[in-house]
Amino acid sequence: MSSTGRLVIVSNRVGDPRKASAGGLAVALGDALAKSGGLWFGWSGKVVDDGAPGEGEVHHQRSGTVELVTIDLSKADHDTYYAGYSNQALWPAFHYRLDLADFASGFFAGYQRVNRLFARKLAVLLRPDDVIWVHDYHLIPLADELRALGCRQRIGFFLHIPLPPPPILAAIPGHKWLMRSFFAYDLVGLQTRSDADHFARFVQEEAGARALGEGRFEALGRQVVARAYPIGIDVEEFQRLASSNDSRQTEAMLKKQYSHRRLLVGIDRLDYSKGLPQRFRAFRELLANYPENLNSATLIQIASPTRESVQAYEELRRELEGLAGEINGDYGELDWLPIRYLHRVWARRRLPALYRASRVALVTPLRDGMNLVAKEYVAMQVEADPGVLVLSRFAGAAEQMPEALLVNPYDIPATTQAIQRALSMSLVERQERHSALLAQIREHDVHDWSRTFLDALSAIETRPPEAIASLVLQRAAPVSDGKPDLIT
Ligand code: ADQ
Repeated sequence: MSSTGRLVIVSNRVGDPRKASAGGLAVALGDALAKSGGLWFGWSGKVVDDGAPGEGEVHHQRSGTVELVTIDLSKADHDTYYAGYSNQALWPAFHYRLDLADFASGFFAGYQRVNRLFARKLAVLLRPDDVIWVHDYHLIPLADELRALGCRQRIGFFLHIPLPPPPILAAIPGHKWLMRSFFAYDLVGLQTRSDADHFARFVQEEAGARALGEGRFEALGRQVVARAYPIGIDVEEFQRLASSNDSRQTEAMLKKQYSHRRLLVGIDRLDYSKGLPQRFRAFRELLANYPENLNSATLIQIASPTRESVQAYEELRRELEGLAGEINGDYGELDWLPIRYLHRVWARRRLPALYRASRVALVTPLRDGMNLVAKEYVAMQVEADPGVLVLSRFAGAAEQMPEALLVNPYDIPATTQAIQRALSMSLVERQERHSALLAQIREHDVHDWSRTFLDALSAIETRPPEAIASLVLQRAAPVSDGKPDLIT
């Protein structure tokens, strides 16, 4: 980072980058924070049953040179901001599932209240030359709230999930708050070029923004730059994990246990965006249409529990259990079950073993911001005998990974054919595809991603204070009737 200022990361959850369980993202952000003696701010994960809405105790902790500041949430705030607006309105809408979105006004008021709470507690900790990087859909309005408190620092935002095209965004009731929120940032990072294209169309069509070139837009008296910064993985972290004793033992155990079988693997959070029922159906067709896979092809599907209080997730769990039971009942033998479905988190340190033991990975989301499992699987393959990635064209990763077998997960027969092709692909073709994919993953790893984003943020000209003031003036009164339509 060229700026001398301290880096401040804000995200819904705060990861301790020095913990062994920390994932690649926490480690990469931790590295960037450590370089500037930075601060990481977010929710503590604690819900206070009788806490007052819009209030929360703040905790300070150190992790090396990095300060971790977290805040508790009252139950009312958690249920409206987190479980409510973030995960029952924005998450489905941004994954093109307006049918599942609940735009209850109480949810929006809670979302706004918690963003305001975060801004209030953070603003007093900020220094004038800090550079602030806000993460993900939980905190889209945070910069606007900080600006309203007079914060003039550079503020960047990265959206980890997809940004849908304008007709979907425009269906979000009172969506104009979104526009104002984006224009309070200096830099908005998106996962893919098509997400960046959706952003460009949305701000031009809905706010009459002027495109100034190279991703810069002007509207509401401000300018914002919006570009694609596709996230990567920490390849070295995975190589280290793969060489641990635990990982080697798990890999040897899997290879021995499945020596007469061909393993396929799926690793996901149990989320409706991940296309799991469609994947199970395609696998069932594989057994029905290509009998050589009977008593052989075995799909290990790890689906970790997530957002269990939300009804759509509970329904999905039941659907998957039913499908796995049917497929195992119809095709299984005394000594072979076609689907091993595990409803739990698989320890990160054991992921490499599962990736390496599997001939094929099924990464077939209906919609996904990036999907890091696709990249982790490729990074963990042995170059002499690599496995094949079957990847949904609707995962952000598909833009960077054209050498995978790309599928439309809604087209079950075509997905089945792609799986069969993956299982029977020649060694030469597997190696060619794998080396092209691996080169890309190595070059654009998570460290490259955070460096590139932060360099771009530091290089952006700071706004003249009048421009910020004018944005603040355009803020409407707080939501009073529960309707989040704030500007026009
Ligand atoms: P997620 O939707 O959680 O993340 P993904 O990128 O697939 O999706 O996974 C993130 C991490 O979680 C990976 O390191 C993966 O190995 C791990 N993981 C997933 N399921 C697991 C399981 N069952 N057990 C153990 N580990 C598991 C969001 C967006 C994505 C985007 C990421 C990063 O939804 O589109 O790629 O952020 O920006």
